[in-house]
Amino acid sequence: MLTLYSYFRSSASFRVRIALNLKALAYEVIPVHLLRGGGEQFSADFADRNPARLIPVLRHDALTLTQSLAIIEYLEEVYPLPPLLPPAHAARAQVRSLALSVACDVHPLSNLRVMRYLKSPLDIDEQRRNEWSRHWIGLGFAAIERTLVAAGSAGTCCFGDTPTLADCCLIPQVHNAERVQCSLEAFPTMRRIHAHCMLLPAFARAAPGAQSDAE
Ligand SMILES: N[C@@H](CCC(=O)N[C@@H](CS)C(=O)NCC(=O)O)C(=O)O
Repeated sequence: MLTLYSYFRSSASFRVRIALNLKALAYEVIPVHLLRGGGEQFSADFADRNPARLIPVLRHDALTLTQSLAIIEYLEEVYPLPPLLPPAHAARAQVRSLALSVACDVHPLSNLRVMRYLKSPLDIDEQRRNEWSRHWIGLGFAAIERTLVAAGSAGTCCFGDTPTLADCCLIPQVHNAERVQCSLEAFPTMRRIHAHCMLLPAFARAAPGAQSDAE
């Protein structure tokens, strides 16, 4: 039995929801509200699941896993079909590189706890906090767009025409970008990939607005 601790707006959870859906795996969602009452991730109960107090957390029977990319790689190994990584070594590294560009270089800078810290104690107002997000997302997206164009391997998805780990990471980050009104004008390849992927049921069903805890 697969159980995902998730929050509808969490882009790291969105990544795992996409992967689970692409692999047509049945899973139960346990919503963890990241804001209510200061954040359910800070409850004593949740600390047992993830001492880092971050979602997603995936439970597979008695096993508890954290970190969205480790979770997706675990799913890939246990449920290899359909694959989320291409077969060739070089291509696998390229896909992982794109995924890590989002997960390591872009996403953490605008994570909720970072944004909260900017607010208090650093006393940065909302407009400047959003500027901060737009800056880091824009910088990361410029590199990703250039990489996608230079590699010449993008099709309707980041790598060819089949969704991979890279799409699982990129699409949720585009949603984050839209939430802070980050202009996507300079990123036509990413916009095209995003528009295509969101037509796929696995992505559409994983979207924030499609979740049972959506507000
Ligand atoms: N590197 C982690 C990041 C997880 C993460 O940052 N999750 C966010 C939601 S997208 C979270 O739980 N934030 C809670 C907080 O900042 O208090 C992963 O990929 O799973």
